[in-house]
Amino acid sequence: MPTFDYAPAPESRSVVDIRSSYGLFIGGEFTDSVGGASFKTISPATEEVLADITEATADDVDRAVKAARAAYRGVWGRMSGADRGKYLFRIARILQERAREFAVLESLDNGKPIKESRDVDVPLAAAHFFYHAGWADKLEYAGLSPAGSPPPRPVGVVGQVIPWNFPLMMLAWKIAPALACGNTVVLKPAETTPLTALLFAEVCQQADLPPGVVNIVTGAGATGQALVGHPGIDKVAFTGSTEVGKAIARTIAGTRVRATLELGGKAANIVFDDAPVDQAVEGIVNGIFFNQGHVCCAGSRLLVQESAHDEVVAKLKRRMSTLRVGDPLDKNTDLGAINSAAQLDKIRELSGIAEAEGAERWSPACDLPSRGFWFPPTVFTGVSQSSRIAQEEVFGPVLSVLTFRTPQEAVAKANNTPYGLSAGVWTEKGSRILWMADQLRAGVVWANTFNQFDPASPFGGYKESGYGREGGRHGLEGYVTTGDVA
Ligand code: TAP
Repeated sequence: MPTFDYAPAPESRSVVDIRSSYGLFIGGEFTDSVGGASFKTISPATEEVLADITEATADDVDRAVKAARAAYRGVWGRMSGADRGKYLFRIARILQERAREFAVLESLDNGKPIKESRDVDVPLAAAHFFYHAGWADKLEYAGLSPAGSPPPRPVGVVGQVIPWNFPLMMLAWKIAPALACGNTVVLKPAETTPLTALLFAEVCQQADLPPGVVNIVTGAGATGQALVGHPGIDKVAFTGSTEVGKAIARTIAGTRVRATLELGGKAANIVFDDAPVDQAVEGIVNGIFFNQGHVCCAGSRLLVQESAHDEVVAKLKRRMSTLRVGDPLDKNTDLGAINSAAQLDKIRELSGIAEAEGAERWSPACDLPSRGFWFPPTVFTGVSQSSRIAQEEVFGPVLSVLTFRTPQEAVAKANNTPYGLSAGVWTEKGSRILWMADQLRAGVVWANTFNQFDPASPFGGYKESGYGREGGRHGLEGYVTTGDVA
């Protein structure tokens, strides 16, 4: 059989105009730091330096919180929901108009394939603003306040800290509901992926958003720490690792500051022997290799019924052999670059431990680029429940395969994790899907599909995956105060 190679189909980067350096976005303007240093953001695919980014100090964070407070008191907290909604609709439309620019910039700074940033990250970010724009003038009908009490009120100033895996989408998940509910925000993007948040700051200017409603402070963990520990904020909204989430919970313990924490995961993707195997294999691939596996809800533990194990694993390996790893800007690419050298080290370390613990490692043959941070799609079979690769979040393109015999065993194994963010079930029996969904301790359970997101659908975790929900009516709850006015 002749084989056909894909010709390269690179997206042009001429659509983005990256400045050599960026300041902090405070009070509606880009400003210099008060005594802060700067750091470089690079393309993880090539290690090319993209821009110099300002590292916000505690004084800068203080300025940003004060700007957010002034905007809250002066304009945004008093504005009608209908008027707030107009701004959100405007932002959503601008995101759509500039979608290509955002997608290319995201792929450059993060390393994810352009087909994902183009078809998932940016459209979902815009959809989040559209969805919450619709809520802005309907909050009192959302059933958020107890009967007979005043309509829901904003919380005030929200400090928001986000990770690097979906930089623009996580920003949208945070900023859209906060603004819809009448809050103002100070947001810190991740150190390795600040560029789309800074482009979003330009969108705020373009939309004539009142100064101070959105403030973006760039920096590393210390900047995030200064933000979540600032006495002038009313709420923390955090997405990131369980370790940092716990540190934040300790910081705000005993204060009046509220928090929603969206943390890590170790999802089970459960395949029964009556599942449509080819469809399930697509779901397994999507579940773990989408976004290089840098996904909190990634289906990183495949639980396959023993009688179907050999067929599923054989088909999975065949499908993995067709995945194309390489240039994130090539429209044919399925797996892009690992986001940072540190993350690559972590993936290598946990994979080495899995081998040492006796699991069998397999990756398809693939040529990895010589520069940048790369890891091939990898599957481990013969993994035991106690293996670290089955217990810890790898946050990379690495799948562990375990087996089960009965639905009860599948549930017991799936729930045998400190996390509880998501799960997948593949079977042709509707009654089994409902039973499994009821038994699984996971915030989201997908049935015969995986990684489906919609702004109307709440997302969040149990146990060490955090608390609070984002999206849907439930996601509004974290951004309003209800009950009688004190
Ligand atoms: P983290 O290391 O926790 O970083 C998340 C954010 O917190 C970054 O902006 C980080 O800054 C900042 N940060 C670091 N230390 C801090 C501190 N002491 N106080 C305040 N902020 C601090 O996570 P990550 O490695 O970027 O992201 C991966 C994690 O996020 C995974 O565990 C993943 O599961 C989770 N995640 C969860 C979800 C949901 S919805 N549950 C979604 C996506 C990702 P720097 O990056 O600049 O250090």
